[in-house]
Amino acid sequence: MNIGIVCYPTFGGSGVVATELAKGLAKKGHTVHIISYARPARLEAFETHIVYHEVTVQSYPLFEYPPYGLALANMLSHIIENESLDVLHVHYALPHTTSAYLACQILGDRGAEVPIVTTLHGTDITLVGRDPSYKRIVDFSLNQSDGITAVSEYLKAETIRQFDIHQDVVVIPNFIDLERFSRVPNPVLRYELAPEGEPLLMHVSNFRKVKRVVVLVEMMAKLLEKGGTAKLIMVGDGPERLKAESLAKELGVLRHIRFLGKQEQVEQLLSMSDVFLLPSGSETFGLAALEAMACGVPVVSTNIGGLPEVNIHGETGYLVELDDAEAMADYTLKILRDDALKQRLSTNARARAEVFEQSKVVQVYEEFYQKCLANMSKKKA
Ligand code: GMT
Repeated sequence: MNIGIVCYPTFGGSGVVATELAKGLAKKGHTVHIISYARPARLEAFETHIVYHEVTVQSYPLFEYPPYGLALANMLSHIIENESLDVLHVHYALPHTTSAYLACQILGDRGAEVPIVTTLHGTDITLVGRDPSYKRIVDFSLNQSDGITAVSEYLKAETIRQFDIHQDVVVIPNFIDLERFSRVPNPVLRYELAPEGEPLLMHVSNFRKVKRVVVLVEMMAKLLEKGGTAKLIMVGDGPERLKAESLAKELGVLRHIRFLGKQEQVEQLLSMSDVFLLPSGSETFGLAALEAMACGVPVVSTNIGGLPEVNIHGETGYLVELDDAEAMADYTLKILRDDALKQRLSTNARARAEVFEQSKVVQVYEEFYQKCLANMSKKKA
């Protein structure tokens, strides 16, 4: 098949999932066209069967807000024609689903042959998409899609609750490359990060407000108060980093925390971690937790959104209530102080990650494309 995949290019999970899906499909012999405004972070090297198309938005003195959604629609209409696309798969509804619909409308009969598949990821439903300034257009555009998928049962339920969808929303969970994300000990790097042999706690995110990184600083203060020792490694960057650093200074815990900024090969860092922490205020799936679990790292996360579908309380780690830094510190200490428990959670975490193995989920997407194509032919007949 010739498959078009539209995504955001940034370190965020939807771009990662879209790019890894493209790689998985390309490995199976499909030709995949990735369309975005910048080269996706996970599309590091040249890949046979993957073509990258960059959308450029012309600026003009009148445009305070250059119309990216229109430039994307215009480009998609060309790609559908020139590359003979069979399927157009957009990740994150806003504005991608609307642009895809517009591109197909521009092409008339040719556009009507190409199914649009929308994968919902998170705030396209739970936050920005349901804002009154976008809600109607998201509702309309989703109903024009030929297939809708959501990354968790939680997100499916939220989509049905918040929007007036006239078709099924199919859950296709996120997935993981179990070869790339596996535990490979690296004593030298571990020593560099924790020279006094402290246990390593890890957090990886884009440090947006929703990730609640300041709670981790509070958690660290509590853990030290309770007599624990650990080094907290904060990977990533974003708007809340400065606030977290300032709080760490204020609480006198800065020397127990290292802010590493954005890192490409997080699997190396995850591989030497003892506990992964995810205090998010909203998370439809929590790909970062899955990546840690694949590296055999127990997860302490909030009991929110789709996280309980990934991190099983008492089996792969623990779930705590929102902003409960105390409970986070208690569970972290419980794991650090009991080697047998840590080993059991670690083994279970890896086993749970195996349920989300990449090639299985890629195949589910392939079958979903086929189903959408078959439905289109039925409609035409
Ligand atoms: O929805 C967002 O805020 C962005 C999106 C992204 O691009 O990172 O994140 C969501 O999609 C990920 C991949 O499916 C999920 O693992 C994240 O849980 C989800 N983020 C939120 O729901 C906040």
